[in-house]
Amino acid sequence: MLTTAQASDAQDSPALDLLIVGAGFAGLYMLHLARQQGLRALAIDAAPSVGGTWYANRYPGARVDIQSMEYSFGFDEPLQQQWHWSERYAGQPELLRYANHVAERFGLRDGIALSTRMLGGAYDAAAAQWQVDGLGPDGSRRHWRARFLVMATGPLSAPNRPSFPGLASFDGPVLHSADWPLAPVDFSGQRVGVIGTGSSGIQLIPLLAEQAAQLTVFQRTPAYAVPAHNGPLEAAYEARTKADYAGFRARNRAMRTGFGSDLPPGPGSALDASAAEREASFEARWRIGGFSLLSAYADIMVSAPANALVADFVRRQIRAAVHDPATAELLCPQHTIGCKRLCVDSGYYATFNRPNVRLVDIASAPIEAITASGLTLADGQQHRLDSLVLATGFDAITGTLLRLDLRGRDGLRLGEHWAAGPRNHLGLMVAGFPNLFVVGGPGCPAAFVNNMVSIEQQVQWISRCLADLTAAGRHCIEPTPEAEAQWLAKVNSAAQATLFLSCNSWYLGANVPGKPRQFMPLVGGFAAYSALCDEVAQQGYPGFKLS
Ligand code: NA7
Repeated sequence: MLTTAQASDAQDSPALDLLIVGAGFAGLYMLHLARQQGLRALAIDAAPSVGGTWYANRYPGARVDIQSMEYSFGFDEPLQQQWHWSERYAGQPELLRYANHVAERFGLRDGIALSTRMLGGAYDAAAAQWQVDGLGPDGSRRHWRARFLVMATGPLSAPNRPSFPGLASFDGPVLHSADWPLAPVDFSGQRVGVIGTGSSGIQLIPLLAEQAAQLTVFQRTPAYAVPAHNGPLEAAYEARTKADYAGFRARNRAMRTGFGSDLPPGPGSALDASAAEREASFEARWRIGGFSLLSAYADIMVSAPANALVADFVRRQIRAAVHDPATAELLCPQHTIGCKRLCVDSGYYATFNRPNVRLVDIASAPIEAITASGLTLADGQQHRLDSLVLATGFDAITGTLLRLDLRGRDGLRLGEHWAAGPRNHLGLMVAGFPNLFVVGGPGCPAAFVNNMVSIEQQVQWISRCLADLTAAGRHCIEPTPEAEAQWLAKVNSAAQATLFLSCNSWYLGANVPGKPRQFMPLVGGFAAYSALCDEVAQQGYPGFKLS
C-alpha cells in the first residue's frame, strides 16, 4: 500500500463502479457484462497482454487439458459458431489468440489498462468505496476508486519458486514454466535440468527432450498422466457440436465437472464390476484420453480400494510404455490417483526411452544446493547443467490475493483473516470485505470444473448481484461471519468425504512451505454449486448483509 503522501501524488482516475483486476478470461467476461449493464468498469492487468494464464504459461507444449470445444466461452452463439479450434486440445498460442479475439470482438480494449499492476486496496467505509493503489506501465503511481472490486486474478497465477540454496549462483538461465521468456528459447546442444513433474513439467519435458543434448528430470513425486490423444479437431465432431452448441453447453453445465457430457460418468462402484468389465472400461477411457478415466465408476474418488484399481491400471500402462524397468518403477506413482490433479500428456512416459533423457529421484536424495555449474543432491550426486527449468507450479488459489495488500473494514488485512486458511461465503465474498468479489478463489469448485464454465457462472452471478443491489437501492453487500463459518464447514466436510486429503497437493496448499494446510476448493460438483448460488440470489441473498 502507498502512504497517504504517496497516494496523493498518484494519478487518480474518475470514480468507477467496478474495478476488475485481471484481464484473463474471467476479467474479459466481467468487463463485457459490466459494460452491458451500463457500469463504469475498468480492467487492469500486470501483463502487457490480455489472456491471463494463457499469456503467462508460454512454455513449449503448454496446452489446455480439457477439449477446446468445451474449454471456450458459451455465452455468445455467434462467437462459438464462428470460432474454429484447430486442435482437439488447443495449445497456448491459439488460446492466447482466442483471448485477443474476445477482447476485439466485444470492443473491450479501451476498458483495459495493461502493464498496470495492483499493489493493494482498502475499503473506505465512509465513502462506501474501494481505494486501490497500483503502478502504471511507466512505473508511475496509480490510484483508483471503485464501488466494487472484482478479483479476476486466477487460481494459478502466483508462481511457486522454491528457495533452493544457491539458486542465485547458477551460471546459466533459470526459467520458470509460468514466467517463460517471450522469445523462443533454444536448448540445442545444452545440458538441461527440469525440476517438477506436474502438468507443466509433463507438457514441456517431451519437447525439451527433442532439443537438448541431455535432459535430466528431477522428480520428487511421480505423477499420473493420461494420454490426450491430441490431434486436429475432427470436422465431423465440430459440425455435430455446432449444430446444437447451446444444448451441448447445457448438458456440460449439468455435469459435476462442467464438461465431459459426451462420455458421462459410469454408474456404480468399480468394486462391483468384474475384473474383465473394469479392464474394458478403463481401456476404453484410456483410448479416448483425458480425464474421463477418473469417472469410469462413481466411487473412484471416495473409495480407496476402487481408486487403487485405477491407479494399478495406470501403473501397468507406464510399465508398458517405458523400456527400462528401473526408470518405469521410479515413474510409477503410489499415491491416490486424482488426489493431485491428473495430468493429460502427449508422449511423456515414452520420452524416458530416449537416450538423452535421464530421471533422477529427488525424494530419496533431495536437492542440497544449486551451484554455478549445476546441482548437488543430498547423497553427493553432482549434475552439471547449462540451463535449469523450474516447473514447480503455483502458490495456488490464495497466493495472488495474499501477495497483495488487501484490507477490509477497519483495516482488517486479508492475510490476518485467512491466517488459519481461507474462508468466505459461497466461494465468492469475504466477511469484513464488503463489495469485494473473487472469481476462481477458495471455497468454489473451479479447480475441479472446466474453468470457462466456472468463470461464466461466477461472473454471471456477480453481474446479477450488482443489478439486484442497484434495483434494491443498496450500496453494499457483505457476507455475515456466521454464513462464512458455515460455508467453511461445508467445504471441509465435503473434502473429508473424499480421498482428496490423502496426499500433498496444491488443492491443500501443501506444495508451498508454511502455507496453512486447508483444502481450498469445494468438492461436490458444479451443477449443485451453481444451483445453490442461484437460489441464494433468488431468495434475496440470505447469509449476506445488504446496506
Ligand atoms: P504442480 O502440479 O504443482 O507441479 C509442480 C511440480 O513441482 C511437482 O512435481 C512438485 O513435486 C514439484 N516441486 C514443487 N516444489 C518443489 C521443490 N521444492 N522441490 C522439488 N520439486 C518441487 O504445478 P504445475 O505447474 O505442473 O501444474 C499446476 C496446474 O496447472 C495443474 O494442476 C493444471 O491444473 C494446470 P511434488 O508433487 O510437490 O512433490
